[in-house]
Amino acid sequence: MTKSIMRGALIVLEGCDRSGKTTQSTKLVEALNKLNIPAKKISFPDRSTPIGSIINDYLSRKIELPDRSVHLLFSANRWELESEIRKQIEAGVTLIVDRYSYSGVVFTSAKQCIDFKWCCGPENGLPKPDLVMFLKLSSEEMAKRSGFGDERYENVEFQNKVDKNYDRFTNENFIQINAAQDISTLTNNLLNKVLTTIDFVKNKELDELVF
Ligand code: FDM
Repeated sequence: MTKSIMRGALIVLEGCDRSGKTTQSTKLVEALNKLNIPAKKISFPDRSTPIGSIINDYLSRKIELPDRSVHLLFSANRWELESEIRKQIEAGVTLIVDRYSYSGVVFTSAKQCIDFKWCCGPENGLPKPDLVMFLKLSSEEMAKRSGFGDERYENVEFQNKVDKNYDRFTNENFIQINAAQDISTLTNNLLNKVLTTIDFVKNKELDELVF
């Protein structure tokens, strides 16, 4: 029997700080809603949840935590929202997600002595994105934009390590996009890919993430 509601797509934007993810995810939701396509934005970390509030204290340097334990908190923050994500997608809503498991893995493994594979473990089984768009900036572009704030990780050296780690994702759902385009050209490029994906997955099951 065919379902009456087509499912929404799970779309993730990834990239280093200041690559434009947050601006683009907001613009994508607006553009989709204008086309009468139900869409919502979510962001990780979600600082509004109980675990998110500990993460916020960690990022703003109010508290210190061991690297592995904070990694598990970032992952737990995604698991907190797992059933809500599935519910929305099944109800036909496309979710545009500002950072997901890929951020979890590339940030923690940019720290000393933490194995990439170990970082992937807790992410397995989360809803698998239908498309991940990695907004890539060259190191020159990153340097031009680098008005970093005071949060943890906001420095050029660490961001360069993070950027290199993103290159380890090579599956077909993970595509690299040049982030150094003007804002509206970039939105249009991303929107085309999102629309194609929404159409492609509408009758397919939402998979589980396996790294
Ligand atoms: N970050 C984000 C992680 O270290 N692990 C994660 O799983 C996620 C989702 O948190 F520096 C880092 C990336 C960034 C910081 O992200 C806060 P925003 O996008 O600046 O709020």
